[in-house]
Amino acid sequence: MIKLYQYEVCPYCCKVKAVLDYKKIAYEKIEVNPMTHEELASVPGAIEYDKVPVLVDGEKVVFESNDIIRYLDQKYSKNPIVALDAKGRLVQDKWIQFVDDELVQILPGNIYRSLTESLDSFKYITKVGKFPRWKRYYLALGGAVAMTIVAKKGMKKRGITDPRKALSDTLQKWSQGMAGKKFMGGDRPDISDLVCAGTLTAVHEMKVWDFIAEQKPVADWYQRMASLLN
Ligand SMILES: N[C@@H](CCC(=O)N[C@@H](CS)C(=O)NCC(=O)O)C(=O)O
Repeated sequence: MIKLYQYEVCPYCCKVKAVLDYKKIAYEKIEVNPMTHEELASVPGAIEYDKVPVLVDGEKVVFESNDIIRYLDQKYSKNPIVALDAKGRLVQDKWIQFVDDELVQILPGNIYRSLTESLDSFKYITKVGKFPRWKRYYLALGGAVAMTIVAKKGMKKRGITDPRKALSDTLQKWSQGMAGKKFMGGDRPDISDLVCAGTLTAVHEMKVWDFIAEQKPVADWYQRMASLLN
């Protein structure tokens, strides 16, 4: 069976999981210890690569979320997601890049917006991630303080003063791109729909979700996507 080495709350891993689920590919999740990466020791090249997600399919090891997704679509033909024509692929790539370069980048400023929200996010991250139970409290506290500062710096660098407004604007760009269609791909989701919905799933259990759920029509599109990922 396919093995996905991951962090439960990593947006890049969530993208890959969305594709595996949509294509109905059976897989085993292996939660990686973020401090030791010890689970990756037996996977050729993975310790040197030093990131998740890593996909292992028999003898094949694939790194980088977008490469993993394209590999999966090529190998597993059920529910195809990559356009067959070059022009279609160009459009899809534009939206994948939008998710990676814009959406993913403004999430930290939104999940670590204040110390209280950071603590809330870290409590969830340390609960679902592979952290020793006794260390969780201290890691959550330290992580929350550190990430609030890091996220603030990141937002400042991008000229963002209101992270929620930036998130709302980004989600609006996505819905404008859909231009009234059911999915970015049309009547069926394509690779960009899965990349975007998967990325958002990473924050589904956090406080920011209350805000995302109010952003129509993106919230309705997300519901349509979520119903296809069970
Ligand atoms: N470009 C990579 C980015 C992956 C990435 O940055 N993963 C983070 C987790 S979200 C990571 O593993 N960072 C190193 C670490 O946590 O040790 C991809 O798309 O797969």
